[in-house]
Amino acid sequence: MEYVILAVVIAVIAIGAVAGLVVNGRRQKQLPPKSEAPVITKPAEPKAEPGATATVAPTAAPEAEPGEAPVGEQAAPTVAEPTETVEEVELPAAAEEAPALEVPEPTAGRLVRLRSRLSRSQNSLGKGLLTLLSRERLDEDTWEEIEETLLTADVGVAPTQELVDKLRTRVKVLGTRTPEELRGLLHEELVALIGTDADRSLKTAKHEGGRPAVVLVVGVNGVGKTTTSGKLGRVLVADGRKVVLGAADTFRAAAADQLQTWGERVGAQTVRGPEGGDPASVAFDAVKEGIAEQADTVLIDTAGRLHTKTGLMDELGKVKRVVEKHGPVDEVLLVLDATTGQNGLVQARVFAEVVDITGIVLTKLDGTAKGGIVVAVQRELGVPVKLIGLGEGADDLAPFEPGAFVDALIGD
Ligand SMILES: Nc1nc2c(ncn2[C@@H]2O[C@H](COP(=O)(O)OP(=O)(O)OP(=O)(O)O)[C@@H](O)[C@H]2O)c(=O)[nH]1
Ligand SMILES: [Mg+2]
Repeated sequence: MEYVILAVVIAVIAIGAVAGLVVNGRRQKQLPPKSEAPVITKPAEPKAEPGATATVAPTAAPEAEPGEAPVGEQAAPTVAEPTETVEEVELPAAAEEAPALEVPEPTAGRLVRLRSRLSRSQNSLGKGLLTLLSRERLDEDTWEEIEETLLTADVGVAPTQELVDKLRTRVKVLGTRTPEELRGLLHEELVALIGTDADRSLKTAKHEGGRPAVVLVVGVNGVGKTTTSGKLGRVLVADGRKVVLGAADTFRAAAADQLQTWGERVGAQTVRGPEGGDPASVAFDAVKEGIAEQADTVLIDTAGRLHTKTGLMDELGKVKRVVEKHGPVDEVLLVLDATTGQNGLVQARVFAEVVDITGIVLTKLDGTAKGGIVVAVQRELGVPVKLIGLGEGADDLAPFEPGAFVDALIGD
């Protein structure tokens, strides 16, 4: 009898175990189909695209079919599987390729494209003047307001006086004024004030005999020298030039890294020296490399200088003299932060004493700067503004064109 009871108990346990296995087996069979479908082929697709990166593929794939994605615990396998799949699909081959070089925007018409940036902060000058000139009665108070507007916009005393005198005469001759006539008149006079005679082109073409053109970029701390060197390098590469960058800011290792990064993006080589090394010797080596590499242009970025420190300014003079052992420097670009207004003029004066400046780059005109500084700084140095910076983006540097600039100031 005991044997019978024992046999029954064993039979019951055995049946229970088998039933349990079957149920489990069914559950496990149900799981895979839910997690199989979404991602195995999806990550493989980017393989065909050379630009695809490993970080894009795995995140994109699970999101591709959100409706079918399981939730809760069951979601885990779906995430794990695509990761493996990504490794299987030979992404390393794509990773071996050199990073694609960027293709900078063409330079023609850049100022027109970027003009909305400019007009944002400059309304007080152009539009303000237009509003004042459109008043019914142009009495003494109004002329004073016009004068005030120009002075506040950093135009400077002498140019302001000149412009107001001209406007007074022309408005008198005009008699009745239509808005269109006033706009045209103001446009003409502002363009004349900025000047159309100056040569605003940059000498960046190779010399006869093959020596590269040499451009020295100078200015006080933080005005945008390195950024401008990088942006200008891109412009030249876009125009088909071979460019060598010289990192003559040896005070900070990060400065050379910053320049090198700009160069690498468009395939321009950077010559750099040890941190704390002699900036003049780096500049010299950069030009030497430019000659050896048959480059078209060598762009030399220098360290920011406190224009009050005689030692540093002397050193800048030395950089230029040493570079000129290879031949004359073609351009010395003084970079000025347009938002510093009159302070920029003080800097300009000091730099002009140390090196012969051939062109001005006004940066940060997209900010709170007032457009009048263009007029003032040209007057101060007798040197044209050649380039303007209109943002931190890689292609936010434009050749300066007086007509397009004034258009932006007073609107169409
Ligand atoms: N908004 C705006 N920012 C600019 C422009 N040009 C440069 N900057 C910014 O100004 C800051 C300083 O630029 P840098 O190029 O490092 O200036 P730098 O003259 O080389 O500075 P130092 O090497 O320290 O003397 C950076 O944050 C730039 O992105 C511009 O046209 N517009
Ligand atoms: Mg710098």
